[in-house]
Amino acid sequence: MHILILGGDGYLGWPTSMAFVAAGHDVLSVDNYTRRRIAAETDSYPLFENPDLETRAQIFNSASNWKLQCRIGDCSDYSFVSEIVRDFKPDAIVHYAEQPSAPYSMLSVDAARFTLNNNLNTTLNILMAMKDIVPNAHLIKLGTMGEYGTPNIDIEEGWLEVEHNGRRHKFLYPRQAGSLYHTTKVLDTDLIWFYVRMFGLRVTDLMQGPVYGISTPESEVDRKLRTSFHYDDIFGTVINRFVVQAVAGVPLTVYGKGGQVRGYLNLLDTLQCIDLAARNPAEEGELRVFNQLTETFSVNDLADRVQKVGRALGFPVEVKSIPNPRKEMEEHYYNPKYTGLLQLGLAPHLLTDEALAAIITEVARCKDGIDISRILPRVRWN
Ligand code: USQ
Repeated sequence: MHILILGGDGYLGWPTSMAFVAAGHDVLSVDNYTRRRIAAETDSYPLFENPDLETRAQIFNSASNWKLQCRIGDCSDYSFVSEIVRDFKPDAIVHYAEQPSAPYSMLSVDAARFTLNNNLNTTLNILMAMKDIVPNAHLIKLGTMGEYGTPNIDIEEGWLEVEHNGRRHKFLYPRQAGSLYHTTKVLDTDLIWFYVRMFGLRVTDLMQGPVYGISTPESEVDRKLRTSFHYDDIFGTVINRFVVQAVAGVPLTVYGKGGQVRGYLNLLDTLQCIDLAARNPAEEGELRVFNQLTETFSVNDLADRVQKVGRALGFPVEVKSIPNPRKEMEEHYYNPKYTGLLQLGLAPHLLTDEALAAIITEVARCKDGIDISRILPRVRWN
C-alpha cells in the first residue's frame, strides 16, 4: 500500500513510519516539527536527543534496504496537503498531525488558539483532499478515549443506540472532554462524520488511551531510531512519567486522589492497531470507531505497580499525592468496551511486571539525561 503518515516525527508517528516500511509498504512520512517547537518553547525536552525526521529517515534507510520517504511541511496549509496527496496517491492516510498535549492546550490563549486552529484545519484539509483527489483512500484518524470523558454509564465503541419516545436511532456516543486538546478531537469527530455522510469517505477513528513504552523492533537497529520519550508535564504521559520519576528518586506525582481510571496500551500495540486498521479498511461511507486500549488502571494502581517493580530493581520509589492541576473526576465509574480491535486480531502486550521492569531498566540507562525540574506540573486548569 501507499501509506501517508501525517505527524511522522512524533512519539507515535515515527515508530509507525518505520513499522510500515519494514512491513513492505511505500511510506511517505510528513511533519513540520510543531512538537519540537512547542517543546523548546515550554522547556519540555525529551529524555534523550532525537535526530530530526529527515536525519532519522536517512539513518533508517542506510541501516537497511528500505526507503522511507519524508517531507517537511504544514498540514494546516491546504496547498501543501493537496500537493502531497496528489503526488503520492495514498491508499491509507494515518492522521497523527495534531497538537497532542492536554496541558499545552490549557496554557494560554495563544496555545489554545494554536491547538484549535492547527488540529481542526489539518483535519479539514485531509478530508477535503480525500474528497477531491483520493475519494477511495482510507483515513485512519487518531482520536482519543478522552473524547468520551468519564460518563456514569458504559462507554460503547463510538456509537450509542438510543430509544426515545418509542423510537430508536444510532448516534455518535456522547462526548464531554476534559481539556481543550481533547475537545478539538471531539470537533474533529463531528467534522469527519459530516464528510463521511456527505461524500462517502472511508474512515476509521481510533479512540486511543494514554500510550507507554520506548522501543519497537525497528528502533533496535540504532539507538538514534528510538522515539521521542517525554517525561515532562506537557508531553509526558503518566506511565512514562512515573517510570522516569522512579529512576530519578522523585516521588511519583499522583494528581489528587488518584482514582482517575483510563485505558492504557503499549506502544507496540498502537503499531498493531494501526496495522490492523490499514489492512482491514472501513467501507465506503463508513465511520468505523474502535476504542484503542488493552487494559484499564487507576492512577493509584499505576503508582503502586511502578513502586513495586521499581523497588524490586533497587530504586527507593515513593508515591506522593499532589494537588490536581487538572479539573477531572478523581473517583468515578469507568467501563469502556474494547472488543473491535481484538476481533481484528490484536494480541495485547499487557503491563506485566516484566514489561514494566524492561521500561524502567531502559530509562535507567539514560538516567543522566533526566532533569527533575521538568517533572512537577506547571499548567493548572484553573
Ligand atoms: N496523571 C497523574 N500524574 C501525572 C500525570 C498524569 O496523576 O504525573 C493523571 C492525569 O490527571 C490523568 C491520567 O493520569 O487522569 C492520564 O494522564 P496523561 O497525562 O497520561 O494523559 P492525557 O493528558 O489524558 O493525554 C494523553 C495523551 C493524549 C491522548 C490521551 C488519551 O497526551 O494525546 O489523547 O492520553 S486519554 O487520556 O484516554 O484521553
